[in-house]
Amino acid sequence: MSAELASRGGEGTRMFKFRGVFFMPEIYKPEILEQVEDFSVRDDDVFVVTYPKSGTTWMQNIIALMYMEGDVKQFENIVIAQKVPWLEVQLNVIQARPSPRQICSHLPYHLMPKEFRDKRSKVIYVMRNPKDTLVSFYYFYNMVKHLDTPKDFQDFLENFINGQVFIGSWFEHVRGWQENNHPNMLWLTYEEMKKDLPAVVRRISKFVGKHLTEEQLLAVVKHSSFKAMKASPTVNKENLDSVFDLTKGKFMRKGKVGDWKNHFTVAQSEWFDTIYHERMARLDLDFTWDMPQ
Ligand code: PPS
Repeated sequence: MSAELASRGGEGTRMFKFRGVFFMPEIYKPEILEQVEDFSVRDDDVFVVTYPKSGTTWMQNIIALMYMEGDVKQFENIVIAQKVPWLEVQLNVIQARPSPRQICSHLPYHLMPKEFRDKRSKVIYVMRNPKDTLVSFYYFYNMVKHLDTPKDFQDFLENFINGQVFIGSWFEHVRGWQENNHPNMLWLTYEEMKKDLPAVVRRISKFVGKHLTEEQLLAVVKHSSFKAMKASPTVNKENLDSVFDLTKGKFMRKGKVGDWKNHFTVAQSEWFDTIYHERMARLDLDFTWDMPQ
């Protein structure tokens, strides 16, 4: 077994490391992570892949609504992880699903199923400005009971940069997925979803080959707004009080682009930019966010 208990993954954490990546033992099991490798992928599977706090729930919501053809009544009472289940947690659920399956994952590329590389399955990878991702992650760390509350923002910033956080390094995650560029992949950013959600939903519908009428498409957009999702107790994970301390925050927190400016000092931002450019220099990334060139 390649899981080992980690002495550090953020100060004093109880996370374990599986093939170089940190996971929470209360939610993730090394034996399931092992089984992912031999998971049988189907050509018509659609995977939503993200680094944490990049817009995962938003994309799960869009994809689920899309496959339910915008039918909100059918959609409302099912928790999001049942609609688009997690590869690294709900393998049995996914295996039992009829095609076409919609599957979600935070896994870095090297932990994906072996078959994944050869199948015609589709992947939607959502990225977010890492500074905003980091801020969102910081608040998430403050409300998740299985994660150690960061000492302060600087402490969390260092852990994020060093990859000492749940799912490991943002830089390695994006690099791994970019460098292995799966043939059927749609790259999206949180920022473009904020800028023009109807256009993004149209692109997704074309990409996955799920035709929607204009009315259905507008229903998907309407019920994927921040306001609509925040009003939903199942999206806000209010049923998951064993995981979240809801007195410390809400899962649907602000939903904004650029909140990092309210948290980073100038020195922290410059330090982050230097590291970003060092680590991502080889990649031809063209993002719409406001990282300095
Ligand atoms: S997780 O825990 O990894 O699944 O989190 P994830 O869903 O990836 O990210 C949560 C952040 O996404 C924001 N969010 C949205 N923003 C705008 N519009 C919509 N519809 C939306 N849905 C989710 C959510 O508020 C978290 O970001 P922050 O910055 O913390 O508000």
